Parts: sequence; structure tokens; C-alpha cells
Amino acid sequence: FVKFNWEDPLNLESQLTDEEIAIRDTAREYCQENLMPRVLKGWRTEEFDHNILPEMGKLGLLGPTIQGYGCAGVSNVAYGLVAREIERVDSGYRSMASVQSSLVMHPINEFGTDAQKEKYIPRLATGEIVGAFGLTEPNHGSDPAGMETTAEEVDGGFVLNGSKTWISNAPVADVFIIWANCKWDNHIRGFILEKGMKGLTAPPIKNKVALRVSLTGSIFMDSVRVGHDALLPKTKGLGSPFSCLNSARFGIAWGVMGALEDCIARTREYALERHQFKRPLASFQLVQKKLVDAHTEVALGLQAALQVGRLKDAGKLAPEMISMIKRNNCGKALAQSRIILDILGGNASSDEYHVGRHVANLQVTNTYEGTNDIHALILGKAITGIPAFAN
Ligand code: TGC
Ligand code: FAD
Repeated sequence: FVKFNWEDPLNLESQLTDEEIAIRDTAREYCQENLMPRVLKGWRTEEFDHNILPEMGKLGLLGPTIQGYGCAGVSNVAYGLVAREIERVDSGYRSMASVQSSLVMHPINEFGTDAQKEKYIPRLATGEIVGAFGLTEPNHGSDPAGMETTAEEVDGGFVLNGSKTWISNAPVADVFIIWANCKWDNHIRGFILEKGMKGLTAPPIKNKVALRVSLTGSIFMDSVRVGHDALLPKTKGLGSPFSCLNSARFGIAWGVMGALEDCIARTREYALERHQFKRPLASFQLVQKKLVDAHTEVALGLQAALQVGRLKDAGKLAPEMISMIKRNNCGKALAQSRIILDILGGNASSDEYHVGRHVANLQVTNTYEGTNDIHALILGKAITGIPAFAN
């Protein structure tokens, strides 16, 4: 037998390539040395740190699976490993990076013209410009098919009207991927809007109780006029935004495991040091069981994410696989982090112990990119053949 390593219980390390390990280590070092020291200030002030995306860009962490345009061109598993390291510090930092990579660079790369790719992707890859992705609307979150934002064809281009809400990065975004219902054929398509366009505003949603290091906002479009070159020409139907969500949801499934791992490491350390009844908390059976349950969910969740990543890299992915790992890992991370938070006793209430911050963030990760229940219904439809949404 080999010695059991509690920090890598199922030897994930042995399943990674040398390149994936190198990228993971680069991301871990950056996150622990550069993000961790800033997280409390960012959390307390809700101020967007404009240096972070350029720093990530310098290390090749933005749009890392894209080939060319200054991107690293690495595996989906490497992308997942990066998300895990960023979210080990805070889900909000991972959110900033996920939106940039999966929800802005990905659709431009997948659905854009060569001119659009050359114009935007290199600068998004360096973090020089910031992107946002507007799908959710005030009246349409889980059911984007009902969106009210419209695009109308006019002489020389299009006019967009409507509003989006709960949009990550929106208040600081230079580039907006906006999904709109096209009046001429009633199909949903994507458009690239730019900061400063007449009629376009993106005010922040302040005083969030979670994801405070990531800026969130609304987007209002009041007859925003764009040229024909703003249309992402290969988009048509909801499958286009959903293909972006496949990539982002995959990253979240890895990321939340990093957040839970950080909760385990911190509560384990605390339980070993803190004594009550003349013994360390870690010696009590109830405390051990809490740690074991959380630890097991991380080990299983990472194995599932790895398998889906390998299938994605091999072109053998079904989107339902992503629903399974997004739902399971987010749900488990939220439930288990909440349980081990108890180990901190009164200190659970202090942000300096960090676990409470993760728990608050994990409520959001369990909601955005399709709520836990929406992913249950996607899987329920796949198992029974019956869509249980509404119609
Ligand atoms: P439905 O009829 O099922 O599908 C419509 C069309 O889309 C295709 N499709 C997919 N294509 C690729 N990947 C997927 N995962 C796909 N899922 C569906 C489908 O084949 C169909 O194509 P076609 O050609 O037949 O038209 O659609 P529906 O209207 O019944 O909706 C079903 C439902 C509820 C599952 C879906 O609407 C849904 O997933 N809702 C959740 C919405 C959501 O996830 N919003 C996320 C907003 S972005 C965000 O939260 C970013 S947070 C980022 C951060 O800060 O990290
Ligand atoms: P609703 O759809 O109103 O759902 C409310 C509740 O009803 C949920 O529990 C849901 O599961 C349940 N429900 C809904 N329909 C059904 C059904 N058919 N059967 C059973 N239960 C159902 N969106 C973007 O487009 N871009 C972003 O960058 C972005 N970033 C975000 C950042 C943050 C911090 C947050 C909080 C959200 C963000 N979102 C973003 C929006 C997010 O994707 C939505 O909040 C999410 O999809 C849920 O939509 P909703 O909030 O309208 O909830």
C-alpha cells in the first residue's frame, strides 16, 4: 500500500499531464501570493481591482483553451484546474475570469468573423479590455427563451432595445456580448456592443451579500445603434448562448471544489489548534465526521470533473454531463461548506476566517449558470424524455 495523502486522496495528480500540472502550479502560486492578500479588502469595499485581469492575462490564464490570438491553447482539464485555483481564493475572482474566457472570448472565437476575432480576442487575452455577457433579464432568468431584448435591422446595421440584469463585470466592461431576439425572424442572436455607445448604460448592483470582489450590474439599451459588424454571424437560436454556458458551467464545477478545499483546509487547521474540554476539536468524532463528509465530496467531485474534462477534450461530451457536475459540485460545495463552517464556532462570523465568505459565494454559484433545480430538470428530461419546465 501507499500512504494516504489527505490533500489528494484519490491521487488526482497521477491523472494529469506535465503541462496541466505546470499550469495548475503557476495558477496556484499566483492566486495564493497575489490574490489571497487582496481578497479581504476587495470583499469589504466591493471595489473592482483593475489589475487582476491583466495579471491573469500575463500568465496565460484568460481564454486558455483558445488556439491562437495570444491564447495558451491548453486542454479543458487545464482550464478546470485554473478555475479551481482561482476559486480556492474567491468565487468572485473566478467569476471575473470565467466570464472573460468562456462567455466573451469563447463566443467571439466560436461565432465571430476573422475581423471580430482579431479586433477583440488578443486584447481580452491580455486583460487590457474587460468583457461581459448579457443573457439574463429582469423578467427572464431560468427561461431566457422568453427574452424581451430585441434587435431590429435598420439601414446600415441594427438597433437594440431592452435590459439585462445581474451581469458580471458589466459596470467595468469595455465589450458586451448581448443576446437579443431578432425582430426579422424571431431568432436569438449575439451582438458585440462597446462601452460608450449612445443609449448603452451599465450601472452597478451594489451591496451584494456574496461575490463582493466581482462587480455585477444591469445593462440598459435604449435604441443602441450598431453596424452590421456587431452581429456574431454564426449565432442563431438559444443553442449559441448555451454553448458558451457549457464552457463556463464546466469551469464552475471545478472552481467550487477549490472553494470547498479551502474551507476544509482552514477548518481542519482550526480544529487541530482550538481546544475545548481539554482536547483539540479535531479529536471529537462529530467534528471528524463533518470533515470526512466534505473531504469525500471533493475527491468524488474532482474525479467527475476530470472525466467530463477528458471527454470534452476528446470531443465526446454531452451537455447533460456538464449539468450533472455543475449541479452536483455546486450543491455539495454549498452544503458541505455550510456544515464545516460550524467548526469555527463564533469565529465563523468573522470574515478573517474566510469560510463564511466562501459559503456566501457558494450560494451564488449554486444559482447562476442555471440553478441547481434547473440542472435537475435538464437531467430529468434526459432520463425520462419528458421536459418538466413548463410547456
Ligand atoms: P431548449 O428547447 O431545451 O433548448 C433550446 C435550444 O438550445 C439547445 N441547447 C443546447 N445547446 C448547447 N448546449 C446546451 N447545454 C444546450 N441546451 C439546450 C437545444 O438543443 C435547442 O436547440 P434547437 O436547435 O433545437 O433550437 O430550451 P428551453 O427554452 O426549453 O430551456 C431549457 C432550460 C431551462 C434548460 C434553459 O433555458 C436553461 O439552461 N436555463 C438556465 C439559464 C442559465 O443558465 N442562465 C445563465 C446566464 S449566464 C450566467 O449566469 C453567468 S454567471 C457567470 C459568472 O459570473 O461566473
Ligand atoms: P428565477 O429564474 O426567477 O428562479 C427563481 C427560483 O425558481 C429558482 O430557485 C429556480 O430554480 C426556480 N425555478 C424557475 N423555473 C423553474 C421551473 N421550471 N421548475 C422549478 N423551479 C424553477 N446572468 C447573465 O446573463 N450574465 C452574467 O454574467 C450573470 N452573472 C451573475 C452574477 C451574479 C452575482 C448573480 C447572482 C447572477 C448572475 N447572472 C448572470 C444571472 C443568473 O444566471 C440568474 O440569476 C439565474 O439564471 C437564475 O435566474 P433568476 O435569478 O431570474 O431566477
